[in-house]
Amino acid sequence: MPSYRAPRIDASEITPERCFLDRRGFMAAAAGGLILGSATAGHAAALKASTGAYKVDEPLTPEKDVTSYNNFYEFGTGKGDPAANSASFKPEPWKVKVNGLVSKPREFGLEELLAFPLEERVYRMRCVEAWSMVIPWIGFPLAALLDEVEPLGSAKYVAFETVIRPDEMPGQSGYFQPLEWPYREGLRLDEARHPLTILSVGVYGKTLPNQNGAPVRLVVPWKYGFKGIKSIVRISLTETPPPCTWNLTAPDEYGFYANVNPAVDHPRWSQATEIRVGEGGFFGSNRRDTLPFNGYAEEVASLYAGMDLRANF
Ligand SMILES: Nc1nc2c(c(=O)[nH]1)N[C@H]1C(S)=C(S)[C@@H](COP(=O)(O)O)O[C@H]1N2
Ligand SMILES: [Mo]
Repeated sequence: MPSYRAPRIDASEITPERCFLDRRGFMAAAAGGLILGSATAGHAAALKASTGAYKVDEPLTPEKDVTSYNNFYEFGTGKGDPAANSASFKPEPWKVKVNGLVSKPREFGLEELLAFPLEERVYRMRCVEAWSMVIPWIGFPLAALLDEVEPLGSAKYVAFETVIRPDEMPGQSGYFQPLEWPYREGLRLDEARHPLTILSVGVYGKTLPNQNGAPVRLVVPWKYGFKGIKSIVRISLTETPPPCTWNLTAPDEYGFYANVNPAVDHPRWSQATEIRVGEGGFFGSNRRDTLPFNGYAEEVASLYAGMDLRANF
């Protein structure tokens, strides 16, 4: 984002239609309640998940694009950097500390996170840079984890932090550091508890590849992609709005809410339309309209009743 490139899709990222996942075969497997991924890439292991209630009636973005066109500045700012530079990142063992305004602060080991009932959720994802994907995540509602720690009445927000590991994350150790670490994000408690909000531990039937935020990342499908913080090590309940990386970095361009809103342009480009990664076609010819709340208005608009959506970007 800070390089302020107009979003463009290189020829290498345009995937022919024959490479699309066979959606019917996929749905048949999903209907059986089991997604068994072939553990091909690195350490990725198959996950068992039930078919979630949420689906999108649009073709899935090919796995190759989901796992090779990434934003993860801890591994570099280029779209291909996270996959190329994260090979020696170690997502196991892993612990997530959950603390702050809760009655039962505790640490969750990765095995404990994987023990929550996992569901597949097919969600649209819309980056603030105006590209989008349709992604089959595997995860569980963040609300389930929050229930375990019992937030106090005074808790109003949830803060998240990414791991700091300069030895394993070249973007944190070079001369040029694109952001201040740790990467931080935050949600209002009611947003965090919304059933659409998940902690994801997998994609395409397998554990998350490093570049997608292994071993656990946030997915909030009605918000711009940067809210989906990766490789989380801390979750804290707070009384006041927590600092968020992009809001801190460029407060006039990125707000706390960051709800997808085609009516509010980014100061340097329009948010009215988007490019679906992997769809093919000539550059820019596959633009489609961006939907309010990324198509999830029916589920989430009521969270913002009475708020000026243009001002609270
Ligand atoms: N820790 C961390 N989380 C992050 C980012 C990042 O640079 N660091 N990039 C964000 C942005 S801008 C987007 S669009 C999504 C991209 O997720 P994906 O690469 O899995 O598609 O991750 C978000 N989470
Ligand atoms: Mo993004």
